Amino acid sequence: MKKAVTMQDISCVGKCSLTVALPVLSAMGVETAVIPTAVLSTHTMFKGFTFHDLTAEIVPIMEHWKKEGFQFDAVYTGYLGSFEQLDCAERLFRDFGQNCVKIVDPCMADNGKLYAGFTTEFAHAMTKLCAKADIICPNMTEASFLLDIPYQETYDEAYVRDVLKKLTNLGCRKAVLTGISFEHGKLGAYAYDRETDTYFSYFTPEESEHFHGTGDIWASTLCGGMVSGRTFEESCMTACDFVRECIHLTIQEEGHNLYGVNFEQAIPYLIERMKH
Ligand code: PXL
Repeated sequence: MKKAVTMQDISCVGKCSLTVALPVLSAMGVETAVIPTAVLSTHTMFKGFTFHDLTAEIVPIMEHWKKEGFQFDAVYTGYLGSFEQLDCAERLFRDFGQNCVKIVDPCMADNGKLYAGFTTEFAHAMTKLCAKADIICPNMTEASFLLDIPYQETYDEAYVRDVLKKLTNLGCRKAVLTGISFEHGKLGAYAYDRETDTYFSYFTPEESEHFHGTGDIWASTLCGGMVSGRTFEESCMTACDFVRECIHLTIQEEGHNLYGVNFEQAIPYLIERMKH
């Protein structure tokens, strides 16, 4: 059985980070070890969330795992909350990143703005982790902060290709921009592979609402696809289609959550998709 390890927070309510990464990877048939970086009562879009930092646990966890000789087929980092956690993630890559795919989702921003608690200095430090990854999957806001360029709400294909080249120049092999849209009603991902010098894009019909946590579902699905031996392109397409299915099912429910998608109802779709 393929094994992944993911390092990110656990937001007790909110359907993001570990509470989506674990079920998504499980549904894809991937055994998943976790390094929880913090416990929050909710994700940071709620007012008054509690936050308990677990950084002090991370190195002891990794030390124990080294003694046990654990190995993984994928190492995937998500939301990280401090410079120290970025250092821990680099160590995770160093100690457990051999012969496996290393994925960094540089969670820190959306819609032109950094999430609560993040700074431009943190974004610069995140570039060092991105340099060590095989694949990074920022949205356009995160890419802008990583590259220190102004965020553009609208862009053309040439701009996206230029951003992708600059992202891979950070040192990663592949970069995929999520949430890309060139025309109203179509949303998708645009990727670049530095080693083959090839671009790839995939779009689906855009749903009428946007939700929190979909980036985490996207990245988890990408990780599950890669670790299951799917190609990068297939994994990106599965991630786009699964997130769209999640949103589609969510908005059909009257009085649905505004904080996260009904990914649970889309899990049968994901399992079916993984059979092909
Ligand atoms: O979905 C990214 C994410 C993960 N974890 C926490 C967050 C967010 C986004 O805001 O607040 C705690």
